[in-house]
Amino acid sequence: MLEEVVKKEFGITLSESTDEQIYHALLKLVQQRAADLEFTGRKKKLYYISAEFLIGKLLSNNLINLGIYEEIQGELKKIGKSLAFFEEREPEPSLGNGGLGRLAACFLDSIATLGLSGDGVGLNYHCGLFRQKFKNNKQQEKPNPWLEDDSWLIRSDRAFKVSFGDFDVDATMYDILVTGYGNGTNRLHLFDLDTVDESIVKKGIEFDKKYIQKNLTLFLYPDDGDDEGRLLRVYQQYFMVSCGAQLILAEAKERGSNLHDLADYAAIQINDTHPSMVIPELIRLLMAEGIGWEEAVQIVTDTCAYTNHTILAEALEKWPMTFLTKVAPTIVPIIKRLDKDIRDKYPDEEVAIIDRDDRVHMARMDIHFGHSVNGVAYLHTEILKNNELNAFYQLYPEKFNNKTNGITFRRWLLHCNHELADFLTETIGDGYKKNAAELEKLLTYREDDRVLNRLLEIKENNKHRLAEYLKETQGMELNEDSIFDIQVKRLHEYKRQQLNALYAIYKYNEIKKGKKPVRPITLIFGAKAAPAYKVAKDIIHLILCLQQLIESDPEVRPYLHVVMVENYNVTLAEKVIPACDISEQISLASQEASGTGNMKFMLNGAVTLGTEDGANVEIHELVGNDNIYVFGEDSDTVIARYKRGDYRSKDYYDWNKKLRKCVNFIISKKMLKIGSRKHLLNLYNELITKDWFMTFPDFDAYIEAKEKIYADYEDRRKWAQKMLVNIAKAGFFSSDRTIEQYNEDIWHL
Ligand code: 26W
Repeated sequence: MLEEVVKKEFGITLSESTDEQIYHALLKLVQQRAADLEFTGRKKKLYYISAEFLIGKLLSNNLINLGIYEEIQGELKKIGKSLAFFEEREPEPSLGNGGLGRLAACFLDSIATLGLSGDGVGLNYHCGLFRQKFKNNKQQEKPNPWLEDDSWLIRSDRAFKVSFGDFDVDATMYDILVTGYGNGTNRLHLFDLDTVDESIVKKGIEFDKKYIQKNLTLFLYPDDGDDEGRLLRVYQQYFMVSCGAQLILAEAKERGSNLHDLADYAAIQINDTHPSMVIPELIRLLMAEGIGWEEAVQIVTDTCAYTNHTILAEALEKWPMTFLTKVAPTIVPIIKRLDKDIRDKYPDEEVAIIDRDDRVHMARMDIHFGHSVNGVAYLHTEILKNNELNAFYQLYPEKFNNKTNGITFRRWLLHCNHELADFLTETIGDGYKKNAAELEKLLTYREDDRVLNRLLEIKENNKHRLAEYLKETQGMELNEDSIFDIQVKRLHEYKRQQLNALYAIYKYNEIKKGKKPVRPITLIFGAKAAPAYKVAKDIIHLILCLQQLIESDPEVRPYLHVVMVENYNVTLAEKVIPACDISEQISLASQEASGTGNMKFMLNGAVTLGTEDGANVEIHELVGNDNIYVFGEDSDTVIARYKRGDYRSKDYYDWNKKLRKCVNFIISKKMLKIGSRKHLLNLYNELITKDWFMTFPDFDAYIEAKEKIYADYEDRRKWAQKMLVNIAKAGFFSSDRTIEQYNEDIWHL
């Protein structure tokens, strides 16, 4: 297969080809095969608009989806090359921060796999999420470019003009082909400017934020610690939606729409509020085509649907009118008119689009002028309905619905855990690859020692593979016989990496006192902190200092190891997740909308240690009490305490001696010798004076749960049964199920 491509492209044989020529041929082969499978002739198309698509590397997944993975592997082997080499060589497009962006990527895979016509719409960031470096136990940010001459991007000949307040720009559209598993192909459209100039990057990821023509798509989420960064973000958002809206209307017309019937030709899913300006932009464009105000508003409402991914107040975007006037003056009168219409109908200030401080509430616009609002897990949607968005739920109960997140099993099982996937196929057949619910067949093997032992063996092998990889790439020495207890995700106080770090301190002190664990524990962390998020960076500092302290303590090191992997990204996740014994999902109840890492770990045979939060609640329900470890206060308790506003972390600190000792350790002599006084003291003060995400009330329960799960790990047969149940019950979290529900309830493709 590859042989033919190199012949055609370079006029040589495969064995004569250089690695670069082979890589080029691999991309070409995939693109040709995928292009042959494009969906055509469909009337209605979905557009999933998102500021993030954390697609990760694409080569292996495309080969798997096209059904040619083994064949290519064999062909390369014949000439003494390994596919793994080319997998490593591919740069990762990190075009997202975390869950929301990765979800968008999983969704594109499932949409194509289910044979639905649906494209992604986003931005072609030249540098993805920064590359993380550790220096002096601190995070440093480096640019993370991914574009090369040979890449997945195909330059299209569609061109759009976008008018900002002070100037116009000419957009270019690039496409990445999105393959479905054993099915057709869709596209991810990424917009860009030809004038973007990578040479303006200065130290780290700093750059001149003023010169929009040069920096518009240079970085994913420019650091928004300052107003210039926030303004640039609005430029990015308007650029994205203006291009997207023009594309959607052009394509709808090509498919036969007269625009009055747009909703029969297009469904638009607004992924969080970042693309919300698509609503006024579409109204503007429809009116320019001669459609009247009321009809235009109705068409857009019938076409657009909004997904909320967080209840964190700071993440609910509110843009100052002054920003919008500068960036997108043509939609300002439309937003004002929408606001007036709403104010005429509903006097309640809480549901107004423009508030008294002249800020535009993006989510409010989405809810009024979209036909669907969904949360991303059962609990999250309930919280939206009953708390955060209650005023809107009162107005439009019929718009609210839940769509519990999911993950694509192609990447998060077939690709990242070949050994487990093959074993499952041997045991229950390969029907589960298309129909994830079939994983439940595994339950009949619950008492089968051969199957249980094999699950343990596969886990050991994956731990070995991770250890080798981290040794080679990060110079770490992991004890493969230890328990791999893993917390990998964005760094945020609500996710409570600091609680896990407090446990590390607790355990360190216990071991010092002579209380050694029966089996060594390896606490693995991986996380990037937003560049402007000080507390998050202080937490990284704490973890890295603990790592150094323990590393150099021969009394403790054999029993406890704290490691923080550098530059946690999709590629690393694919190696870490299959190797995990214990999956840490310890967010403060009510704060994690869903989580999707929790699903990936479960599918790969890890047991969850978590709070009743996000999709953990549904995992708990599926696997039952024996196969998950749940601790901590529930969301009602937490929400009530926030409402009362009477949480004083200092009270817990004063009263709980065990806790106090661990917190004090942060600024102990030992730690100050290693770390920075400023950062450690900041964190210490943050905890005892604020602790906004309430780690202290859950501290005792967390320690108790950890001790219990470690003790239970020693009954290897029972543990293997827990692994088995988790894998068997993971089928619900296939993004194929999620997408079927979106289509059924919202898109109607
Ligand atoms: C200020 C703008 C902003 C705010 C928040 C940008 C980006 C974010 C987050 C990175 C959004 C995010 O990733 N949310 C996550 O979405 C996942 C997919 O639904 C959920 O599983 C996670 O719980 C949620 O945190």
